[in-house]
Amino acid sequence: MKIQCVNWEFCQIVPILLLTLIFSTQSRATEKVEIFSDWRSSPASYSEAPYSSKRKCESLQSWSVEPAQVLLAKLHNKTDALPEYCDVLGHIQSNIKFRLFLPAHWNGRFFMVGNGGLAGDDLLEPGYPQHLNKMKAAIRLGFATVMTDSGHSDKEQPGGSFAHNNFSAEIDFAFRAIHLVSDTAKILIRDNYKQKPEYSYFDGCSGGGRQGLMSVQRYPGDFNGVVAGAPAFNHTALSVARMLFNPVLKNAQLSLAQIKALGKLITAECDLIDGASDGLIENPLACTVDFDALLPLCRNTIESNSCFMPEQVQAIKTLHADTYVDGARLQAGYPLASDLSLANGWGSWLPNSDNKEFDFGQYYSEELLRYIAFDKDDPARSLADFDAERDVKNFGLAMRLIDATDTNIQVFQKSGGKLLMYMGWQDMAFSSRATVEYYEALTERMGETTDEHARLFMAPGMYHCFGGPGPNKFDYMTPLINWVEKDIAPDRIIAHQYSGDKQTRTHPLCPWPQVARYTGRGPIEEADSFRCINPE
Ligand SMILES: [Ca+2]
Ligand SMILES: [Ca+2]
Repeated sequence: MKIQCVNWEFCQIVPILLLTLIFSTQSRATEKVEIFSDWRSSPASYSEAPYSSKRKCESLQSWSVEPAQVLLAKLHNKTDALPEYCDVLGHIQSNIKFRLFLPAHWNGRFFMVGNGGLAGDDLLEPGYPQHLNKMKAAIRLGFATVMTDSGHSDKEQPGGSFAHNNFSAEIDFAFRAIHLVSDTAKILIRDNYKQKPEYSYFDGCSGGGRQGLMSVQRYPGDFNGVVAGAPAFNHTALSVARMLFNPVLKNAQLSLAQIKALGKLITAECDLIDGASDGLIENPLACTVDFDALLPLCRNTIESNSCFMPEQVQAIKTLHADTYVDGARLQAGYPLASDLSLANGWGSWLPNSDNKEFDFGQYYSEELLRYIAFDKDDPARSLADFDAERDVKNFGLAMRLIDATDTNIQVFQKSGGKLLMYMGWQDMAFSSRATVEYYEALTERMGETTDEHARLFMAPGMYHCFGGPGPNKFDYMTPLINWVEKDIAPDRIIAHQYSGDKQTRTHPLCPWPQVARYTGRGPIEEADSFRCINPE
């Protein structure tokens, strides 16, 4: 597979990273529902582009406003796939790069795409093709759109090594890059169209979801509307939880066939609680199981895919249990799930016997321990050296700066900002229960009117950012734009499920704490057969 080059003369094919393969499933599905798919139905009519570029694209190449400057500016003529646009590569001191697309005809809106993981995206040949696809989808509808590498190149400094004795790079990654690049892009946009953006939007998932929440909390004036998908907002807690359960799972060596069997047993217990026997567990928190009673024990060896060794039962219990350090509850455990055996599920994120070589949890944990967690870095540190009770209290400033756990979003609220969060209930990268708990803490702090400014949509059967056995493709941007610009709050978002190119199911995602419930009439494959209802 090759990533499409975007006409930079010096661009080249980058090595395909594992994450690229994981994320490529999304980039292939261009005719399927994606962000902005529902633009035709938006009362904001955001595809109308009343503004035009007032400058020649190449003239932007000499543009500079301290501490930012443009490095390259190149005009792309209209093609069948894309409109005419100016492609700008820029730089901000000390080492932040950004890439900005300015369509010749502009809809007056600014759209920023976040990073994932530890950022460091290659902006010339993006390592995550879905980010570039989002930018292309945006310029087709007239948005000016930008993304950044957040201050380092993963190709040059892989994993966490960018943070080796480099506090400045840690701040850029934590929050500074998104803020400065959005500021800079807005100035460039104003200079190009002689008009300020009327509305600004941010869209990120995973690490990008963390960036979205960070923006709402720390720089509430940057965006009118923010999407925070599957946010890694509680970076310290999720990382420590991972460091603790990962060795237990590694030791247990569950196979994907056993993981599938586990999902079947859980589904039998939990599926019908929501009124529809459809393989979806609408609200895993409404179901409890006793794993000791549920899971058949193997006799001496794993004689079938549907039995479990005692240490495997223990590992499953550990993953679902809350994480405590020094007696304090640090992180909610994983919720119950129907099937974790598909691509981007357990096999991609957690240790298992089908993928002994790759251990994402260990990789991330060790990069953090070596370069970010402590004030004093040590590239020789490994997960085996980690002692939670001794180490967590000694984590340094950078680790705290990366966390986006503040529940005071008053300034964002007062300025009319709208936050749309979403997460798959079956996310295997980190616990989706923690995101639900953040939203509930937000509601507690900000009061009854919280949902006028912030809503969380939980997706049953969905994995990390995409994929899974449940409906997991939906346009969250059109509902957000309608909310910001027309004050139409999203009461539900329709998610779509595909088998190959065929749509097999539509389903409503409800604003938490509402949950979809089958009305008892109509096909269970259709969204209209469900209602979003309040908890009893
Ligand atoms: Ca460091
Ligand atoms: Ca169900």
